[in-house]
Amino acid sequence: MSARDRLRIAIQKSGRLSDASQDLLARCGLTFRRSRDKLFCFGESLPVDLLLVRDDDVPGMIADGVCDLGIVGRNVLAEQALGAGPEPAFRELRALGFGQCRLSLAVPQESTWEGPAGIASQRIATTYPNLLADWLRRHEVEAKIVTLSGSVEIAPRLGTADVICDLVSSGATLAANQLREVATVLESEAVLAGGAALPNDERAGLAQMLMRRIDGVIQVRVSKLVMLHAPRAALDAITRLLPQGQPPTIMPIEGSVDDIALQAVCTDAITWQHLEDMKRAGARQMLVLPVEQMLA
Ligand code: PRT
Ligand code: ZN
Repeated sequence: MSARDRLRIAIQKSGRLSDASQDLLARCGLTFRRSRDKLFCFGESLPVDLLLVRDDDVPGMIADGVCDLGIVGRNVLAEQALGAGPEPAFRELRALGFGQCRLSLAVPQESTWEGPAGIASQRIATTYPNLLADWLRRHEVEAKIVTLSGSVEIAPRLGTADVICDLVSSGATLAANQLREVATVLESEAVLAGGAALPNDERAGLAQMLMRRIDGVIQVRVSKLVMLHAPRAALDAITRLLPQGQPPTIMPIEGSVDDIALQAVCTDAITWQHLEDMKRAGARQMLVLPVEQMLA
């Protein structure tokens, strides 16, 4: 691979990951000049250029050195890694927190499910034969993999398979096809992928800077500022219930002896369950606010 002083990153041209990928790069401060063919976009703010491609092409382009980094579903990356021999030339660098879905096994609504052994010698339709074969091997089940290029969910109705192994997010597609999800083969989301090793020229520093910025963007995305009032006696219990984050700031409330105000930046996701648990412990007037920027 020849030395280059500009980094290239490939993202999906149009599909489920396109908007969020472009948004992530924009939040990292990258701007691009749109070219007429819209496949190659010249980076204006930094020497980082963009390639707009099919998601399936991202791992191969990294392996061939056509690009240095890429954003792709873990499902695609892991499937192709299994097909690339013992040392694939690409790897997952960061999980990006969007494009969540799972590769799951599903059976017709009316069939019973008695664990992996129950599908021995059945036909399983999928577009992910490597991941499925790997799962079957790990569960010591022998079954027949029927590799399709799409429309996996109708295979049982067509009589070409007994079971399917497909991506699921809301589950609506399975329900519409009278299928029931029974096991997860892979939890997936969009990931930043890169070569087995970082390039050893100017691009290394650029890649590291981009990853630092991505980490910052992801951190801010899940971070929340939590504000609440509570009796002073409940302070310890409530602090223990807060998701991970910086130590809380405790403030007196004017005119109140027993109550205090608490403010904390939580860097782990805060859920309704957290709020309900804190309410039970005595917290009141809880507010959860998004964090726009952070500089420690
Ligand atoms: O043209 P190109 O090859 O680039 O795009 P593509 O059609 O291969 O990919 P695309 O855009 O459909 O998906 C890109 C990536 O999005 C996938 O590789 C996953 O990592 C991720 N993703 C997240 C999903 C889903 N959610 C998803 N729900 N990919 C596909 N689906 C399918 C699923 O298979 C089902 O058939 O969407 C259907 C609806 O899902 P339900 O469960 O919400 O009904
Ligand atoms: Zn694709």
